Amino acid sequence: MEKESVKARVEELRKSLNYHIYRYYSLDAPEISDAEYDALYRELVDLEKENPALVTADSPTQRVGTKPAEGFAPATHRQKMMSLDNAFNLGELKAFDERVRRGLGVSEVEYVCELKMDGLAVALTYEDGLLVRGATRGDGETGEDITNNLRTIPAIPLRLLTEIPPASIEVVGEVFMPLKAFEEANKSRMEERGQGFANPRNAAAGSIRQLAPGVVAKRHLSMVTFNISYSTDALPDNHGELLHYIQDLGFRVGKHSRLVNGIDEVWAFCEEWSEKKESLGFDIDGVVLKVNPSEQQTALGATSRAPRWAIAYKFPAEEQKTTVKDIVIQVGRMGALTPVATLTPVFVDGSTVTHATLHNEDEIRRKDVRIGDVVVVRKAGDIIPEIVRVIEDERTGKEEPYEMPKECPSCGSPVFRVNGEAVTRCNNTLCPEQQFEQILHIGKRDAMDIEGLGGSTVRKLIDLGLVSDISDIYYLTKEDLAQMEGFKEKSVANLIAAIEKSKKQPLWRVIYSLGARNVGRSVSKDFAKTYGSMDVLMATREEELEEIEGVGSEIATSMVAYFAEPYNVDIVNKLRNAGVRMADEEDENEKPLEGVTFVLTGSLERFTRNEAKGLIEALGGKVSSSVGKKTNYVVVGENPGSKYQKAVDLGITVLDEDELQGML
Ligand code: 0OW
Repeated sequence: MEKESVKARVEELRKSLNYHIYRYYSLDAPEISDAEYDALYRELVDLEKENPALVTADSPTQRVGTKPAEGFAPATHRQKMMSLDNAFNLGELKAFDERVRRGLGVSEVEYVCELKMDGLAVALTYEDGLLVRGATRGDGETGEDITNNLRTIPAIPLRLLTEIPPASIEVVGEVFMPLKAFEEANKSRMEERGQGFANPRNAAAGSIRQLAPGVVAKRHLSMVTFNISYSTDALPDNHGELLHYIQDLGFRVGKHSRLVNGIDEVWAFCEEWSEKKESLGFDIDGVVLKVNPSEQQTALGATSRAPRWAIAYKFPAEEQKTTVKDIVIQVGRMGALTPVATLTPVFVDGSTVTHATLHNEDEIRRKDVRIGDVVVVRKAGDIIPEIVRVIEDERTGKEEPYEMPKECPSCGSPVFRVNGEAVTRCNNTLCPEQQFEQILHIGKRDAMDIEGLGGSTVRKLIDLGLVSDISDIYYLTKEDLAQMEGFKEKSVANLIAAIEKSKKQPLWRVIYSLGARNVGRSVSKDFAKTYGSMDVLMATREEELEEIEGVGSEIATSMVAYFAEPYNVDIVNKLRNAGVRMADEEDENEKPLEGVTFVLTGSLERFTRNEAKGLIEALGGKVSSSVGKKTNYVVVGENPGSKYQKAVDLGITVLDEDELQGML
């Protein structure tokens, strides 16, 4: 065939194959046989091999990238990826419907009910119809860029099917592993590692974060798409139409979605699918209901976390029976004494449960849980097991009622309950268990992110009397650490360096690390953004703090009470004197190179090694000395060493000095 007709044939094959992939994987309605499909696919592969210039990014032959990724770059979402509020019974659904009707001033609401896929949420961005990025949800603001892995999923179009696609569009959906694929994946994982995935959701989450796209492709993942978070084109004016529009773009949508009137019809849908869910061939963990008219969705808006126009009804969690072997106390970072039941191990909802929280003394009384009781357990929020009830008629009379201790099991101080509060607390700020939890907290990835400050290290530091509060971390010397058994020269140097580096962390992380009650990550970010420095925050009164969206009196009171404690002010001053950042420079908020790791090799002309390192770190980047799976870029100067070769072998992006300069 001459050139032109080859090009035409390749384009025709590509279009036809993408259409048949859509028919098979997204509509579940193939028009041709597998053999016919394979013949077309082979013809395209052959033609592309003879004419490599004709290969395009949206060719079905390009779904499985070749080289494994080194890690996943952070991906900031254009629109915060919202989560969903939950309802666990008809009463809570009615309460939701009541709020919606009141908010809209209507007597009945039209809802769309969708099956709630039990996988992991991802956002896909298309520009001029081409898939340009796919990212996990992460914390809603920033996830991980897993584009190459998502390209391997046939239910995700590499190019939108419509003739004139929107200039830019972002869709949200759930990646999941069908049960048949789950059984296959588990069989091979059992052979390889002797243990399988706990459930299809874990299997999907584990598979989608594989470094090699080839492995992801073998896991036969799928995706159901259910929302458009952004589009340059106008969208249909109700959710039912939106789902059809999404399907016409080339995506798989839930095929059992249903338009209903009023909450009673919603409940009928929930009951129907609670019965029928085993017949689906994939896991669902409930139903998502959404107000259908778009202008009503807009009128209701969203909280910082979730839309007010949608809610997830969660099917009752699976329950199992087991025995309470003992009840022990955990002392938390804030001094709360949490009673925990140790159980005879039992398999619930996909994993083995050995402990269940009893929350507090009132809970133990209310359920009358005794040591030795036979109890029903379930996974409440899908993760933390909890005791639902005692099975009284299995009592033998040997069970022992449980009394909360009068002293803290960790430090012996008297414990107390603030009247009206269910929680029992130890208020000794020097309580070793609290210190342990607090110091462990400051090293966490979402706090000061100090590598090497894990549980066993912190335990040793406290036992050696080297630290008693979080600020002592910044006064540790090499000699101090050398006392720790198992701490060699290298680990000492690494930990000292990690602690030193953490001093530059943005202000919100320092605020969050203080560990004031009720002051979590997002509130700390708001405080840092609003006040810009620790001093201003320390001088701010409750009523001013409450002006911040999302900050109520409980948080404001906690923050002010924290700074009212001289002991805590000392800690802040010790942190300040150690050189820990206490104010964000204006532009500090953005760290364009946050989470990006560089390795420098060969002699640089324009900068010295240290200058380059300093510039990269000032922008939030990391410079490491060895090329590994976390390395994102290798900067190559004159006569580079073996690191260059390793970068090439691992397929890591190599930059020369100009490119580095450009990036900085
Ligand atoms: N898991 C689901 C599902 C769904 C949300 C998304 C944006 C606003 C409402 O099947 N069918 N519909 C939505 O609509 N969300 C779902 O799952 C959410 C996404 C993020 C966290 C949950 O997994």
